[in-house]
Amino acid sequence: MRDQLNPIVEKIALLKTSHPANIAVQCFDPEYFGSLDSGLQQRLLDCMRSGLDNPDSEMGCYACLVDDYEVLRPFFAKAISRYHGIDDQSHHVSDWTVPQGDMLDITKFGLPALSLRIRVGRNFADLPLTSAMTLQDRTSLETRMAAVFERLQSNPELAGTYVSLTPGHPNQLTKPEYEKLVADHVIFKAMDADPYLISAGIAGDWPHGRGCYFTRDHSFIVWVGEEDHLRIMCMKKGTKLKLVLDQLHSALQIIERSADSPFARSNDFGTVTTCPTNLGTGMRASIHLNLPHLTAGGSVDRVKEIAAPLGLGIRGMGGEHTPIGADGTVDVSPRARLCITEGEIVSRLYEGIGQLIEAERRLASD
Ligand code: DAR
Repeated sequence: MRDQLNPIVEKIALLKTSHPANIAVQCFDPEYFGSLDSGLQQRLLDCMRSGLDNPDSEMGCYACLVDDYEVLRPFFAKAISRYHGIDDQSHHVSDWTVPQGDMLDITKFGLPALSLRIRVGRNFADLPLTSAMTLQDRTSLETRMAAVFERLQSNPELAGTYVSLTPGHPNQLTKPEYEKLVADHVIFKAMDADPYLISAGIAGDWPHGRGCYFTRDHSFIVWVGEEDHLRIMCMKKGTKLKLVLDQLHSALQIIERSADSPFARSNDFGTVTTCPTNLGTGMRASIHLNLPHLTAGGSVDRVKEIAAPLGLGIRGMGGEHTPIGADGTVDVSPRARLCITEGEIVSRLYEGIGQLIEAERRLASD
């Protein structure tokens, strides 16, 4: 088995030169690899599959089993610390309290109610991650969540509907219904069109075991079987960021209590997610901000220059790699996920909103 793998080691050596931005390739150590038995060598290659098939990847790897991060720690610790910019002895701590101790109300910056959104990724400890699930695993996940969603019906803020993409499922969506929910940003796009997810196995058995739960006003949404077992999000047109954070925290606790397995957690890396970029909190908190002067001419360079030192990322209105709004509205979100608490992420977004709005108003008054 070892001799069969040399061509792969040689391929990775070539990629190290041709693709310096591919973190997994850069962190691959042939000596460490050679020290592993054939089973662990295959496990590491399974995690790197997406980044080897798609050398333009940034992270270049996804975990397949919950304990990959521990079993293959020498590789993952290096890749994680390089992506997250932390030292490989760091230890993640979860804390949903906010340093300011108040509701993080954006009216303080003279802003009206805006679209606030916080989402987390979660995986159950007793199943493989989405990259290594069998069809049976995917079906079991959807069945598990049906029982959880049933229990949410008694909670006025969380009562909603589950729709499925699984062929033959009683709540299966028609094609037009699915396309409408995608257009409304309620459910995720087809996964079998994403080369990274296909190579990683995350799009396996598409569309079986996939679906979406949502409340009537779309303020609470749960994706089932996308990149993680669950993507749980709270959205609100409002001014109090802390309100959205508290709703999400409470919903998470109810879901975990209602399911027959705990979420997967690591002592050092916090919430275990399929992609190492989401480890720690698995959280993305974002707001849509109208910054017409900072995005004059449709360019985001200027606003990115201001956002970067604040630890904020700027995206288009439809997520990664999408255009900003024609009126200069952008999606603003803290980049950090790991070795930062949930409360600190939302607090960083709040403080960053104030700085961006101040810069926008300075430019407008010039
Ligand atoms: N194609 C992957 C994306 C990593 C971050 N985004 C996620 N997890 N949705 C890459 O390695 O570039």
